Amino acid sequence: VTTPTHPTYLDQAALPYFFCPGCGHSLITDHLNAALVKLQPDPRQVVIVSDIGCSGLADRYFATNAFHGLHGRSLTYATGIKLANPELKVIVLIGDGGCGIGGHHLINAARRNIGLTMLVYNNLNYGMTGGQHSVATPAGGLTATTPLGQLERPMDICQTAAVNGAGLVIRTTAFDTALTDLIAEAIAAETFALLDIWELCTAYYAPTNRLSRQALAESMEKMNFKTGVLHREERPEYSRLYRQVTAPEMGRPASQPQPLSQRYSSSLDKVVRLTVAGAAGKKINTAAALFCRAAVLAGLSAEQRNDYPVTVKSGHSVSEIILSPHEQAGEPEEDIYLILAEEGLKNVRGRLGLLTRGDSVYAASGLPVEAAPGQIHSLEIPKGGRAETRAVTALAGLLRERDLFPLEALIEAAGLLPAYAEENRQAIALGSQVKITRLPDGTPATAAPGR
Ligand SMILES: Cc1ncc(C[n+]2csc(CCOP(=O)(O)OP(=O)(O)O)c2C)c(N)n1
Ligand code: SF4
Ligand SMILES: [Mg+2]
Repeated sequence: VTTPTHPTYLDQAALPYFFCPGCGHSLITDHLNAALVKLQPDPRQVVIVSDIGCSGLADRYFATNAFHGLHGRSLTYATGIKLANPELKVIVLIGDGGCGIGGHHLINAARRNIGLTMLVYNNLNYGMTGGQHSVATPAGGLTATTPLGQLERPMDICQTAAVNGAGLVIRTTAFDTALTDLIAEAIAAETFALLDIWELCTAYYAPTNRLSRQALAESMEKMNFKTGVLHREERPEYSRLYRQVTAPEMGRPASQPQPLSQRYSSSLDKVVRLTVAGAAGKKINTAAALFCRAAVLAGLSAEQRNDYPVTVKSGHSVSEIILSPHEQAGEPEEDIYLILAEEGLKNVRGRLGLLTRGDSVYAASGLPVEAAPGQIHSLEIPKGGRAETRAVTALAGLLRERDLFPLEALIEAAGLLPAYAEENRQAIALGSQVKITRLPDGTPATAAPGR
């Protein structure tokens, strides 16, 4: 018989256990140590992630790495640790209370099949805080918070993990003589392996409910909670799958923004705010971004602010562009509204009343724009273009009307996005057919039905 390199994984200086006499936590902790001794992993490659509760005291006894966090969250820390280094043996120690408080983490760990070993120190109650009921308390169970007996049915921790795709699911008790082997199998499995280990809290649940080792087994049987290996499933382990899928992307530099340098010049000598108001899903923001790039090519500074509802393809889409000959934009000296759809009009209508005589509104013909203090223009956008590039056509038409910067800058900006260059160039060309008519003061812009 050869002596193992690591005859124990327990830290002798931390012993003896601090658990109450007879507490099942001691048994499970002993079996975990025995399982590690059986497998002989390098202790530096083992991480014990403990939860909160008396079960959470267990990590301090191991001469391995450990992580102790918030109640119910141990699976999340363990997932991060395993993802960071799939070679580690990550073992989660959690109480039945933690399984309730962090129940969805259990579901997610099982769905991912992340290679963790999860040992549930299941004493059917909150031990540390004075014997309150947990999600695992059996129906009828007497606890500090269910003095008349638990009315709810207990959560089936094993079936929850199994139905969500855990690789290995085992239910047993802390008295099972095969527990060392079962834990070793789970650690070696490199799959999401859960062991729901029922045991006695000798301070609270066991005495209150006259629960003995024998009664524990009977209570499982009565509830039809089967024991043994309940579920096995062959699935790729998540941390390794993740590495495999993302490996080609690793180390690839993130795309850098391409600085634009001035190629044209603009005679704009004041700060202008251009508000493009249209319907969501009609590429208003995209057209505004193209316009801003063109302005920068023409030596202006351009800022863009987009507004649209959370339902990104219905309702309004409004882009506010601030063009300035200076690097710092400052307060706008003139407002221009380009209104392309009813949804946009509805959104900006309240602001039109604030305009002054020097400001302008360009509204697609047919839109019911009331007379505003600024000048109102009707905009006839030629049919034939694509609905998605209509805003680009309208902006090209506006550039012909208003000398903000040269149209050539817009054509060049279209080339910066090669995938859309051709359709944007066509949309800009169509801008020459946009008809803009200034309406007499006080006339609403409802000339002809548009759109
Ligand atoms: C989010 C949160 N809720 C409640 C608590 C208080 N608390 C500390 S230990 C504990 C009970 C622990 O029960 P369990 O997880 O079953 O572990 P046991 O003590 O039974 O081993 C509770 C409720 C907490 N620390 N954090
Ligand atoms: S209170 Fe219960 S769970 Fe906590 S150490 Fe004592 S017996 Fe164990
Ligand atoms: Mg408990």
